[in-house]
Amino acid sequence: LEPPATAAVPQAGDPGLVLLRRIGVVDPYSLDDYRAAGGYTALRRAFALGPAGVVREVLDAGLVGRGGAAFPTGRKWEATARQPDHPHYLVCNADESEPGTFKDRVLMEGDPYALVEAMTVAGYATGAHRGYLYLRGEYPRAYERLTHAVAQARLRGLLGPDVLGHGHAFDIEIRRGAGAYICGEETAIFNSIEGRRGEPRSKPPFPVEKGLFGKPTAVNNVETLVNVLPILTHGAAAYARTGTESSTGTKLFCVSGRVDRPGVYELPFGARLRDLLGLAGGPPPNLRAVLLGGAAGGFVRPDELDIPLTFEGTRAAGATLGSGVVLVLDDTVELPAVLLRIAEFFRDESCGQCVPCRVGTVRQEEALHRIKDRTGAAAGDIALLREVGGAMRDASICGLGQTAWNAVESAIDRLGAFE
Ligand code: L3W
Ligand code: SF4
Repeated sequence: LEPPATAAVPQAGDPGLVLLRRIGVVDPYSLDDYRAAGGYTALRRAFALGPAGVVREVLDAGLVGRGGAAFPTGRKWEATARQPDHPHYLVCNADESEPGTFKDRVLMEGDPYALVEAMTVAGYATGAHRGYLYLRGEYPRAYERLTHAVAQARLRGLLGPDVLGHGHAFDIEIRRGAGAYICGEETAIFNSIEGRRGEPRSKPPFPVEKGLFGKPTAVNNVETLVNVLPILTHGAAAYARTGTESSTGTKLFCVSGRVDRPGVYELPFGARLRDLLGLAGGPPPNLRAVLLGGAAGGFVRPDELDIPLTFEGTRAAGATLGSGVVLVLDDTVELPAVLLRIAEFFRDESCGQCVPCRVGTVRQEEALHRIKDRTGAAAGDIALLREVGGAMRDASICGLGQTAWNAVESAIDRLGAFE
């Protein structure tokens, strides 16, 4: 087993924590512990509200997806629920593979019943009787704990043909990935579950219309789903009081790199990047940049640490919150080497299905190799990177190719990486 990712919360049991509040407090193997700590209150409230009422609460709460794209969850659920075609499916995207992302792992290892309950709520709201939990293959501890939690929930009537005696049938099947980053793309997950090559499909049609097995499917990230529990337990209005108008609630941030206390931190949206880094031991005095949003994200400079951590605030600063990556680099780090590593990653993980990405990621890596070996960009290298990057962004089928040049572009334009 791998060592556990640290849940570096200010203090286990801190009243400010919402998503992490049970981590390190409950025994992840104990359903009784989970229930004693408030578990299954949200599902009971969901049954009282009815499916449309649950969707309404999630819409009113302003919850948006935490996998990186920030699409409104309530709209996705509403669109799935109203499809006339049946059956409907729910897929939990737990293929957490974005470099520098380890928040879902902490949730799944430390509070597995929360995800089981949240998926049950989502299945009820979207009219799905079957949920697939697509789990990153390299998470053996999460697999063991979730498998145990699903089995216990079944034994206790919390999953199965008649959940909590409410006449709603719902069950969960866990599927494990096999190491391909691209299988975290929502339509590649469908192919993988169906036994096909893990390659993305063209969108539209969106999964809400034609998803798993060609049927209406809601796909949600782990953290997104777990947010539904406080929304139902405390109500949408109470939930939306935390955060900002456009980014409601709290967010999990994965802080890594040159900080004293790397780990997962939960903060309300709108907190300053400087405050987050302060919790992690502070930015180093020789800070060079912070990569926000992961390999598909962008760089923030040392003079920009006061940006608010919101979807809109980070976009305005030329970065993105993405899935919550906060990678801290000091000036001993060779930026060209970091960019080359990112480029290698995308070249390696491209599924090769479409030309702009298959060829573009290779050309990008080659150019960055030349720059690194020469310790400087030659005339034409930057222009080539821009041309290739633009083609990948405009013409790739899926998010991998569309964002494979983001970090490199950001480093050139915002950090003067090769000057
Ligand atoms: C119904 C419409 N549904 C969009 C749905 C769509 C999907 C969601 C977002 O992810 C992100 C990127 C990186 N009717 C709809 C609709 N939808 N229009 O909304 O869709 P989209 O296409 O904007 O994004 P996406 O391709 O699903 C791209 C991030 O993913 N990323 C890596 C993430 C890694 C992790 C991890 O390791 N945990 O999350 C790489 O690109 O930030 O923003 O559900 O169906 N009209
Ligand atoms: Fe595959 Fe890249 Fe095309 Fe996505 S953009 S479908 S990863 S080749």
